[in-house]
Amino acid sequence: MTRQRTLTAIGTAAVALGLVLGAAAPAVAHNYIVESTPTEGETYTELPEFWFITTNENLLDLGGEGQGFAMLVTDEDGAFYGDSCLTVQGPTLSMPAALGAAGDYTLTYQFVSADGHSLSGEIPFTWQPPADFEPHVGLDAAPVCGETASAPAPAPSATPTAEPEPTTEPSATAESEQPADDSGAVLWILGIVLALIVIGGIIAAVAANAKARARREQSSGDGAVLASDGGGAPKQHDTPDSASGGGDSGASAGAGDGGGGGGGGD
Ligand SMILES: [Cu+2]
Repeated sequence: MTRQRTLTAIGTAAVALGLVLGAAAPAVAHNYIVESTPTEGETYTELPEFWFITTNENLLDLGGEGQGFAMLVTDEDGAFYGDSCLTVQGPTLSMPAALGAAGDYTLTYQFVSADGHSLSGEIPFTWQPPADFEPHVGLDAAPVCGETASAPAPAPSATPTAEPEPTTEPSATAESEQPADDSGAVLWILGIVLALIVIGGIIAAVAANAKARARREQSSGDGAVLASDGGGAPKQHDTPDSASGGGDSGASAGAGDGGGGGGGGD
């Protein structure tokens, strides 16, 4: 009987010791999530600024570069959203939020516990964006912070109507109009230069024309021209040239005018 009692006592002590050890165990266990966005199964109608996971203890970010940490957001087709630029601060791991079109998404996370253990898991959630939401285009591969990131899809119909808006926003106007002003000034200068070239060309053409006509008149109708010019007479040998090149008017005008003058000039 005494022996049995002893065995019972030993058994009780062992159970008690086990309970004590068991109770002590959670104190050295790895971190567990106490708060997060998204939360499992939640439907979001507004995009939060950040996805985050907060655990019960500080995370172990050795080297301060988030090594061993990850946050990946994927849609039903496995496309990735966001930039993977993580922040580890105290007990919280976070990343800027980005999503595509409405649907089911999954946040996959990995973090390093205070005890050095790496833990990972998934948080499924649903996205029902507002009408004016600009969905990002999902990436085929997991984004790398600073290298790749999902970007908003170009909205073909929304962009043209949205463009006039900056004129009402003072800051946007200042930014967007300066380049426009510069190019406008360049166009103005180009226009003025072109106009000057054209005007110069016209003046030159008119002057050349006038000179040619004067020469024609001089040569074919020397009577009139020579009469006023007086000493210009030596240009007599021009006559054959301008008679052949001068054309009809010179010839006919010369015939009429120059009849008498020709004799006078000679
Ligand atoms: Cu652990």
